[in-house]
This record gives sequence, C-alpha cells and structure tokens, in this order.
Amino acid sequence: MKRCLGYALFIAVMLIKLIQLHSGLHAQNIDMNQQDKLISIGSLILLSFWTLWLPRRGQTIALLILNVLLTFLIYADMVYYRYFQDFITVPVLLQAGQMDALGESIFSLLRPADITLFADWLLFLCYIATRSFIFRQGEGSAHLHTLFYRSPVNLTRDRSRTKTAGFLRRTGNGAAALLLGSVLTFGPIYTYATTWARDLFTGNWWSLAMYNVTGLIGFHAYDAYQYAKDHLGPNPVLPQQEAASMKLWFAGQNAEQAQVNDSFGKYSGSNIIVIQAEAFMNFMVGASVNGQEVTPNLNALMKESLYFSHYYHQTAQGRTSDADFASNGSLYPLTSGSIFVRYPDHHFDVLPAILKENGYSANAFHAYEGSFWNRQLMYSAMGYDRFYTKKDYTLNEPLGWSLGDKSFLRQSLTAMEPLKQPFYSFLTTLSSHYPYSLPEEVQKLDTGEFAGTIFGDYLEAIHYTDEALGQLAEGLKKDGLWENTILVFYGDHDNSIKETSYYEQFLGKSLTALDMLEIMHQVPLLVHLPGAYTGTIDPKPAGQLDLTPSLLHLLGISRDPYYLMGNNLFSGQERLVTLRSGAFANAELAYLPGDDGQFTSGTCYNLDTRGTAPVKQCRTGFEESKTRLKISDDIMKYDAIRTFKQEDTQ
Ligand code: GP9
Ligand code: MN
Repeated sequence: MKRCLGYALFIAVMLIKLIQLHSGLHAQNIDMNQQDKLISIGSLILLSFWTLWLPRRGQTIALLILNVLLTFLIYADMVYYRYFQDFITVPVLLQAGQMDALGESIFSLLRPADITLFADWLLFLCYIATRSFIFRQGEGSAHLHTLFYRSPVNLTRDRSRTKTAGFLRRTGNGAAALLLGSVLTFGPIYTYATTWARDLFTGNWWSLAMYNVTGLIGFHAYDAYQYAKDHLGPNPVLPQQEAASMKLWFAGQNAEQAQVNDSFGKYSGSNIIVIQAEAFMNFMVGASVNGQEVTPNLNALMKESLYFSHYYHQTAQGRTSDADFASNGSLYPLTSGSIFVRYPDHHFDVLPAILKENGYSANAFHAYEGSFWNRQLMYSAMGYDRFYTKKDYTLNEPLGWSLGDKSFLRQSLTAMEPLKQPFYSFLTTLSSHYPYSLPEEVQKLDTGEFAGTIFGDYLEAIHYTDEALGQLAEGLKKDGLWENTILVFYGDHDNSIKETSYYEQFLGKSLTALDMLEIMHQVPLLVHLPGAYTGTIDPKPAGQLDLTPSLLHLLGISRDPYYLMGNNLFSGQERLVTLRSGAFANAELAYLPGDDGQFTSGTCYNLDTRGTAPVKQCRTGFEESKTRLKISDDIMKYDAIRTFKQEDTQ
C-alpha cells in the first residue's frame, strides 16, 4: 500500500510541474484540458511503471532519480521556451556547446518564481533533516536509512511472505500500470490524431503543435524517435514519383520567376556585400524615439536604395543560421534544429558556390567562435574561400558577446580590400544580440520612457548597429568600392521581446494579431545598387528565401540549373511568402495558423481592410505553402538536390 502511495505521490508532483510549465507557455491561452491531463498522467506512468517492479528501496531511489531528471528537463524546456518559443530537441542538444556562449542571456531568462518547480525537493530535504534530527536525539526507532531500507517491522513481515508472492504482486502492479499508462496516453492521442491533428505526424511542422497533441513527455519521446529514424538506419530513398513532382515544381517556379527584363544582368560583375544584422527588425526603421531617429543611417541610405518594406524573416529553431541558409540557399529551415548542424554534408545550391562558379571570390565574416552554429564546417561546404572568425579580428572594441559591430565592419572592410574582384562577402553582425545591454559609454540614443527596459536596451543596440552601417557605407565610398558593389542589408530575425505593450507604446497605437505577426516577422531589406539610384520602396511581401534568386537576376546569372525555391524580387510576378509555421502572406491576404496547424483553425486576413476574411479565401495559399514546406523538408531528408544534380548531368 505504502509503495503505491509513494508512486501516486510521484505522479501527482510531476503532473503539477508539467501543468506549471504549460501555464508559462505564451502561445497557450487556455489551461490544460482534461484529455491533456490524462495524456500527461499516462505518459508519466509509462515513464515510471517499471519502478513498481523494483523492491521498495530500489523503487524509492528510482523515483527520486526520475524526479530529478524530469524536473531538470521541464526547467530546461521552460527556460529555452522563454527565449526560442520552442522546446529542446535532440538536434538542439547536439548544439549544446552553444549554451555556454549564451551565458548572460540564459541568466536573464531565469525568474525567482521558478523556485516553486523545486519546492518538492526542498520539502524532501526538510523531511530528511527532521528525521536525522529525531534520530540524533535518539527519539523514536526510525533510522534515517529506513527511508531507503526496509524497516525492521517490514523485514519481519516480508520474511513471513514467500518471495514468489512478492514478486508476483510487483509484476502485477507494474503490468497494470503499463496498461493504464498506455490507455491514458494513447487513447486521447489517437482521438486527436484521427481528427484535428490528422496531418501532424506526417507533416510535423511545428514543435508547439506536436506538444499540444502529445504533451511534453510524448513530445520528447517522439522527437528522439524521429532523430533515431533519421540517423540510425539506412539512408532514406526518395520515391521516384515524389522526386518527379518536386522537379516539376522547380521547373514551374524557375519558368515563372526567371524573367529576362531590363534589370536582368544590369549589375553583372559587381561585387556583393551582404550584411545580415542580428535581431534587426523593421518596425523601428524610419521611426523616432524622443525626437531622435532610431536608424538614421539606414533611413538616409533608403533615399538612394531599394527598400523592401514587407520583407519577412523565415527562420525557425536555427535562428541566425536559418536566416543565413534561407538567404544563401533559398530553402526553408527545418522544424527542428538547424540545417547547419543537421545536414552540413548534404548538397545544396548556395549563393557563394554559384558565384564562385561565375568567377567570384567568396568570403564569410563573423567575429565570433567559428564553431557556433557549426559555421566552420558549413561555410566550407558552402564554398566560401575563407571564413574570418573572431581570431582574425583585433578585439579593440569588446562589446556584448564579442567585438562591437563598428570595429567588426571596419576590420572586415580592411580584409576585403585586397580580395580578388568581383567578390561576394557575407557578414553577420552580433552586437545587437539579446539581452541588448550595451555599456553606457556606447549609448547615444535617449530612449526616454523606455530607458531601463529591455525594449529601450534593444533600441539602443539597434541604434549602435545602424551607426556601424553608416560608417561602413562611408568606408566603401572612401575605398572606391561603393560604385561597383551591391550592398545588401537585412535583419536575421525578431528580438524575442514578445510583450505587445512595448510595441503599442512605441508606435502609439493598439495592435492586432495581424499587426503583431508583421512586426515580429518583418525585417528590413535594403539593396543599394551601384550608380545613381532614386530611393524606391517595394511594399509587396518578400522574404529571405528570395535573396539569392534576386541577386542572381541582377548579376545576369540564370537560376535554371539550380534548385532555389524563392521568388525573384525583380521578376514583376506575384509573390507568395511562406513562413515555417505555415503562416503566409501574398499581395492580398495573410494567414496565421492556429495552434493545432489545421487550416480551419487559422485566421485569414484581408491586407487591404486589415480585418479578417472568410478562412476559405486563404485555402490556395495554405495548400501551396504546405507544398513548398514539404518539398523543402524532403530535400533535407533525402539529400534530394544531390540526386537531382546527378540526374541532370547524365
Ligand atoms: C552567434 C550568433 C547568434 O554566432 O549568430 O546567434 P543567434 O542566437 O541569434 O541564433
Ligand atoms: Mn541572430
């Protein structure tokens, strides 16, 4: 009886912790429903039923160990979710070296109230302390070790039982628990998987949607299973029919997007400098705080450049590396982990390699550890001649994680000067990384009402990076590179500051879900072209996948031999921009998926009225978005571009 009570206590305590995690997920407005709770109880039983087969002491120890491990997992997920709005997966764990580098960032994600997650440990320690005190006082026959060892009373009783009876009872209890756990877990999951979550186990487009079906333990079990399936068996083979329809899709996209118009090849032979700026969002471009422009240099450059005012970042768990891959490889990121880490050995058509085939030199610049996001390996696979990492820079302006952007861009420019022209240079900035706290002597923006908040710090960090951009433009002019270089500047992803109130306060208006979708997903894209150019704003939706096809167009390089999914921003064709979550925007509509990923639970918006539209109007965009995400996922899974290329050269 005591054994069962202890076991029930373990399940109850762990359930409370899972509920605590659930209530901290911003994406969830609702409490766990009854079925979700049953799944959680069931999966806790499945995780621990075997402890009932152990003798009492063994069971106590096993439950304590399970409690510690599971509590750590829940807490790690909780903290990780606060930053990434996602759960830790096996590929993320394989990037665990990066967690060290997050250092201060991780610390700022911890909350005092988190201690409640460990309350049972504290109670347990108090219990131990009290027992040992009583023991020291010599009062009572209880020995501290009776917690783990059979009491003399039990020993006497056990002796009177046959070993077989005890064994049979334990076996029966464990088996009953296994059965109960399976029913509680798989019953409701089966109901979900055969109704609203029908596509989830085939598409797996979003960790949160999966979690909503399986609960946290199920999510991790499924993720581990997926990882093992991906990596522990023979290489998966792409079915012929699927390969043919993928190739057909690419042929159609190439035919539609490869328009030989006036701008095709207009800047052929130009150098290209692409700056991917950390967490540089679009909402504050052109805006002021306390009468001071946040991005005065970008605003000035816009007057003589092409600026895409509705440019979407298309990143997922791989954050900076996803932005890099979407922009250079024109494919979607993975639902889980980073392509840089999971598939550096796969074949992709990427901008540096394509430009190298066309006589360019190609170099990557990032003043940080070369191993972060597996760049060292991935950049050499992408065809860069050289990757300039932290060790190639003089750390004369230490800031945040590494070198300040001003010095980073200055030193990178110096390194570019002797390069063989035309060159392609890809630069990734870092100073405006979360949590955005710059030392006072660097702060130049009076953020007024935002001073002392993370949002104020963010504006300050962006203002600094903007100044670095201005200085780089000046440097390029001095060097004489300005006139034969296409300068591209875009943001990698959002700033992870989710509180709508900051944006409402900053923009001075209340914001809808559509406004927030745009704010959190739009980053600026500025393209400065050689020669005189009057500033132009392109307000149609565009996204990071479109960068490589568009640059190839300007250089007059045909996209036909390559497998690139993005739009050509100079084709004059309609554009569909799909995000990893399945959200999309085209010229008229935007679609925001619901938590379960089902079409009808999403919201369709009319971009003219900015109100909601009947969801069926978004059906076509939804289906095409799903097709694109699946093609991209299949390319990753089957290393399909390698096969396509082999077939193409036969
Ligand atoms: C570090 C930098 C930051 O090298 O790219 O990555 P993020 O945390 O934004 O993905
Ligand atoms: Mn980043």
